[in-house]
Amino acid sequence: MEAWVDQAAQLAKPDRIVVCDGSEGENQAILREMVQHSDSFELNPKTYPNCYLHRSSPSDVARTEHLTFICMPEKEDVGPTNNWMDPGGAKYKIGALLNGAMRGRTMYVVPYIMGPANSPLSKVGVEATDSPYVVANMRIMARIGKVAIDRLGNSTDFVPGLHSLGDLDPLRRYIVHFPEERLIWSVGSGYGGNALLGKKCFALRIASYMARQQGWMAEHMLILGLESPGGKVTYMAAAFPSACGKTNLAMMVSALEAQGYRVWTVGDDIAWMHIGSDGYLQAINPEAGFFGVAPGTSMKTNPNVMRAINRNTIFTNVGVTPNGEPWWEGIGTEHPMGLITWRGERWDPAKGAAAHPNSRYTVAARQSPSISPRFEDPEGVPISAFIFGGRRARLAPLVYEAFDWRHGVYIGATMASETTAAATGDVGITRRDPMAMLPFCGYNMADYFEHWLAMGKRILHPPKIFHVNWFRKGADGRFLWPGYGENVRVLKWILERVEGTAQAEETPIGFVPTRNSLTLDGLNLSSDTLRELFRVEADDWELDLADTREFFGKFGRRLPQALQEEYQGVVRRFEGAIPAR
Ligand code: GTP
Ligand code: SPV
Ligand code: MN
Repeated sequence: MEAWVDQAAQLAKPDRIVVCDGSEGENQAILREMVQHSDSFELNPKTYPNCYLHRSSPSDVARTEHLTFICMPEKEDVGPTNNWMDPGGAKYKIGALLNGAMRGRTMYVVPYIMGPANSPLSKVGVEATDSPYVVANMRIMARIGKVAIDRLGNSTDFVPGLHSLGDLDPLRRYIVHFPEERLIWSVGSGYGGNALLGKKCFALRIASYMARQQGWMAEHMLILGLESPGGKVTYMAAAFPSACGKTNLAMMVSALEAQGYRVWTVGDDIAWMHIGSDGYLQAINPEAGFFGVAPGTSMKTNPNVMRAINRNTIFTNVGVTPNGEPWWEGIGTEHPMGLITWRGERWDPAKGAAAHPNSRYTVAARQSPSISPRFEDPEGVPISAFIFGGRRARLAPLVYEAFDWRHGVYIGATMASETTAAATGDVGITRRDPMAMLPFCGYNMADYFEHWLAMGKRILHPPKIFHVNWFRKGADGRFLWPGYGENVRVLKWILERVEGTAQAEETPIGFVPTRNSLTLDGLNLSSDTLRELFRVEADDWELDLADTREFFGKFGRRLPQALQEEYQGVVRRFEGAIPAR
């Protein structure tokens, strides 16, 4: 580690180097640095003790996928869905931007563990950064400092990441990954997944590459435990694209709590999964905190988060009230008098939202009342169900179940969702986002599909696979399903399918619940709404199949044959040529 830090310092040329120990005293010093050297300040110390608001550069407010690269010698190895750079070229080009980038600045060296400190499944990373905001966030999102140094010892088994704010100009911004070397370089952004290198860069892009080599899985999935009336807890992992409801599902307050159904949070964004000795897929959450979307979060939609974020929390790009409290659209109150926007200006209704749509809170997972007693189980938790989902205003029914693993892989591989503010670019455009990994797969997605298929053959007790859609809209443009805590009704059906007790009906796309198998009491949904929620409209699916065909075509001969066959199967079932299996 020292050798790598020396090299990084020779390139970036900081004035000072600080190796972080992770202590509270050090944290306070770094927060003071953050307040001095960036647009950040302390919030109301009485109502929000130890909370800070950070405003990022207005051109640096979300992940920038077009500036994110996977660097391997052969373009074919990163595939058609990733941006490619040759490793030598990337070193030269981004090296030039990193050269001297930390002059006049401090380089903080943050050793960190992804995963519980005592888990054999955890891995060590080291991030060198010139941003105190990044250090303060990493301290919440990972286990940093002495624990990581102790775990690393003299080993070279760590993923190094060099990060500099550079000049924050998107024209000189690059997030580059070298999976073969297990190295990350990031320059020109201080925001989220672009800058907290343990998260998307390591735990998904580099880790997905390692996982394929080593026979495990690194996925963009929440992990939750659903407690049923007898007290038994069944674990599920769900992959939804960015800003499509993972944090909210993982932390929900169940609408069926009176009936004994309760949700426990193990993770809200990333799952690392290995095949356990008993043949179940065991999942750990590599992260220690939540970097969650603020807008839309209220006591009504997510009381667990609201109870967690009133202390020791960093807010980024939210609004602030005159008495120093964070505020965002959907928090449950009207715009207060004297509200200041995420850009630090007086709020003006003509100028839009006070909080940026991708504004976020960073909070320790331990602060959530819903945190699972097995959050840090070194062996992880056994996964009984995988749930794919996304935002589909039209096509997809509320929930359906794959016929088997291979069909489930097809459902994941053909997932699509309307884009959100979590990445720069247009919002609301439907795009293919296989397994919610489109921006996060560190190698050719066709090989990733093959890896999923291969894993299915090795897991003795594979999770059953489902697809959900909380975001279907009616003719009036409103969501048909109430969502949030009511989503537990769908989880209950999934649990009962896992246990083999719930009824289902076959359709060409999979099994959907029969009318009576979903617990809907107390919801007051009209029968029209219910019909809409579950409708499988052949014309719409025909269009979607045509799009899938085009998407699959991009992978050429590298696309697994099994997925071609699954595609043909759906086509034939819609033609009525064969009944659903
Ligand atoms: P990333 O952190 O970007 O990976 O996002 P995420 O998948 O964790 O999404 P999150 O739970 O933060 O939700 C994103 C947005 O969707 C928020 O504004 C939520 O309020 C909203 N949302 C979440 N769940 C539901 C739901 O069930 N129904 C509706 N209508 N909106 C939801
Ligand atoms: C996502 O975009 O999926 C996130 C937020 O979880 S970020 O960390 O910025 O990638
Ligand atoms: Mn995410």
